[in-house]
Amino acid sequence: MLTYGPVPRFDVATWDFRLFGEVEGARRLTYGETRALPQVMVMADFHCVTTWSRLENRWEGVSAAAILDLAQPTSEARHLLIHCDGGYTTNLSMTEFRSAGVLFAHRHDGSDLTPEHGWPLRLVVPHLYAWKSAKWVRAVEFLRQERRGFWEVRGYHNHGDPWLEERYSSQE
Ligand SMILES: Nc1nc2c(c(=O)[nH]1)N[C@H]1C(S)=C(S)[C@@H](COP(=O)(O)O)O[C@H]1N2
Ligand SMILES: [Mo]
Repeated sequence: MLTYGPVPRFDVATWDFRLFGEVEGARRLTYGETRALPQVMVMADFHCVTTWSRLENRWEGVSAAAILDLAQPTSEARHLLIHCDGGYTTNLSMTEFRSAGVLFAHRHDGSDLTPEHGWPLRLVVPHLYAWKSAKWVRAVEFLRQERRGFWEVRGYHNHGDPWLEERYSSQE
């Protein structure tokens, strides 16, 4: 699918990255604090639900594991809702978020992300369809009960595994 809404303007002075909800360690990180978190590198293919794929992407950024260490989700936390600039959201289960290779990237194939592709921070969920890989991420909300995101309420599959071709919610 196409990107929803215009490319947001990035202002380093006001940008923040919030971790909130079912957590012991709610946080509001500045841009500098976010960039100072430990970095990982992940190679992964990227599959849009509308059939195109982009193979062998090299992503660099902060692992989901590092975010979990900071946020300290409570034992009640089962789901996440990712919030983006411009109102886009997407949901994941804690199990999906903990899967290998999930990260909040700021670099792609050796360069900073471009504004169009999510600068300064995008989620990358290599094992699910690309609509879960939210661009311009601003917050991670931990939830007891699932809340569906932008495409998930508009008919796309709640889970979205490309190998199972989980495209539409009519398949759930
Ligand atoms: N914030 C936001 N993130 C988003 C989207 C969007 O509309 N808004 N679209 C998703 C979809 S459907 C796809 S296929 C990928 C496209 O990523 P790209 O623009 O870097 O190729 O971004 C995903 N992340
Ligand atoms: Mo997409």
